[in-house]
Amino acid sequence: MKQPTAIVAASILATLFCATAAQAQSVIPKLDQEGRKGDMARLAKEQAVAKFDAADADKDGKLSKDEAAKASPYLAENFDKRDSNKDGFISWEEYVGHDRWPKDK
Ligand SMILES: [Ca+2]
Ligand SMILES: [Ca+2]
Repeated sequence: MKQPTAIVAASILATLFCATAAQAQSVIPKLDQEGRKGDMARLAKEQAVAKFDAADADKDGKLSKDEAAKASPYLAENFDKRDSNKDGFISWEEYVGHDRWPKDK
């Protein structure tokens, strides 16, 4: 029961990561949305938070290049693309590619 949902959520997440931020904004369901879309959003966010926190070794709320490299070769490869404000770190919003999912809510 749990597994297929996780797979769907993961593939949605992968799709979102491939979309540009502008495209993503229009397809990201809000976390407080009711029903299946909201459930998927909440699940996907939960998984993204877990990955982000696992990667954020020094717990400063952002990923340095080193942290990204240790967490995921894919993330490291796309670091500069994801770091949209070019401050040398990937913030939570940059990590998920949009600002609809406040990390700590
Ligand atoms: Ca960090
Ligand atoms: Ca940044």
